[in-house]
Amino acid sequence: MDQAYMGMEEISGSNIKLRRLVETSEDNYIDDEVSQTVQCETTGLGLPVTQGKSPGEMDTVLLHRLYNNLTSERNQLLTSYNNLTTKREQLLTSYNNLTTKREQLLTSYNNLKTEKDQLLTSYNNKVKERDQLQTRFEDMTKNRDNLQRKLQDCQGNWVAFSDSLYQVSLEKKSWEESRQDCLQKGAHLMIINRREEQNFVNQFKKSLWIGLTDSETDGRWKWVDGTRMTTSYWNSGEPNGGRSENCGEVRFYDSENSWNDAPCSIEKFWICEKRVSP
Ligand code: 2F8
Ligand code: CA
Repeated sequence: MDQAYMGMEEISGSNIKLRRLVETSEDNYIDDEVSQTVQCETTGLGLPVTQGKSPGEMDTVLLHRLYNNLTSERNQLLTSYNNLTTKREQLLTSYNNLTTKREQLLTSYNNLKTEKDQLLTSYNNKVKERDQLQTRFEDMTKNRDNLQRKLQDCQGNWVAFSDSLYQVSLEKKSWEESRQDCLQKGAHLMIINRREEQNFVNQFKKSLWIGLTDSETDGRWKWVDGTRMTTSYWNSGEPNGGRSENCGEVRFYDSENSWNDAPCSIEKFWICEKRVSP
């Protein structure tokens, strides 16, 4: 065996020529030194017969054996190298395919991201639009309800003037019954605060109960909402009824100062007023 190792060292140190087999463009990736595959000429030598050989012949036999072993080993390495090269090329192709795929996916991802941003913007705009429509719808609903109320009021012979609706009764009642009738209608006997209202009520050319009374304290006239009468339109000489005439009416409608005080129990036409929210 010692001889055999010595022989190996000698052989590995000898000038055995390696011939390059593959020099195609496919080898571009491979380091030049490594890419050289070698081919060994197989000799086909079998096991040598050692009996009866001289030492020189023994050396030759051992050298042949070593040469064959090394050749076999080298061929196995070459096969392994070629397999690894093929494998590496396959992996490189696979890597390139994956790189292409990754770039495609990246492009697709960026497109989807852009699309998502556009959809988000569109969604936000739609939300704003919906809220605006909702507000508009609520405004229109309120408006419709107001118009409906006004229509109903018109159908009940209510007359619009300034910020109020007015209804003149078709029958006669006492002042208190008249007051109750207005309350049932969500209204009250007319309260006159402004000259325009005073002129307006005179236009009906009718004697009408209004929401004025001094029933609590004689001479202390108050409106039905509890406020003190400050501006008055008494006809000349009125009020003159003392304790017997405690309710106010519009009577002398041809004059701007058309008010009279009269007994509250007398049945007269009356006028209700309903405020309309602006
Ligand atoms: O002339 C005014 C006077 O007219 C009537 O009396 C005659 C009224 N009475 C009734 O309406 C019951 C008074 O209140 C009024 O002052
Ligand atoms: Ca009077």
